[in-house]
Amino acid sequence: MLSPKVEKALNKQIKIEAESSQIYLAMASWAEINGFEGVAQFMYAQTDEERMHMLKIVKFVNERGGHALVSDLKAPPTQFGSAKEMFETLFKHEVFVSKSINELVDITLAEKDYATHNFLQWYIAEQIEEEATARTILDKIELIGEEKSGFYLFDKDIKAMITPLPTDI
Ligand code: OFO
Repeated sequence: MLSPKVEKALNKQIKIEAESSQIYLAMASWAEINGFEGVAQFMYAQTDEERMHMLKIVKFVNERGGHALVSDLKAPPTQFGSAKEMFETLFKHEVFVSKSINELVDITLAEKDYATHNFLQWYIAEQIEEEATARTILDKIELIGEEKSGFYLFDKDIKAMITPLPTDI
């Protein structure tokens, strides 16, 4: 059984994951209309992944006797000055999500909820991976600079960084 504090914190995280999904959907759409086909594919995959992160928590909360809530979401940014600016926004967002997961872990420890603590280890590993991917992409963009042909290749390369979604949520 979840304590009210843990349930509230998990519901907050459900909202954050749903907002992440919206943010990446907005990025996918921006990339698509600006001719970044590979980046758009990457972002479409990311938006699905974030929805999977959200669903995983929804199912966990309900399984443990709580009530997973679907709430209203903050509107994502829809305009980005450049692909670089967009990936900087993505990186900052992932750092924010990692912080939120860490706070959630703190709450589970304070509440002595070791099952939820265990469940969250997957999210900690996932955040490490997502921050690393964002950092790698930003480094590549930095190297390319203003060079158009470099960006063309980058847009092709990024497709290789798309990870397939697991089927067992
Ligand atoms: Fe859900 O991992 Fe990114 O935000």
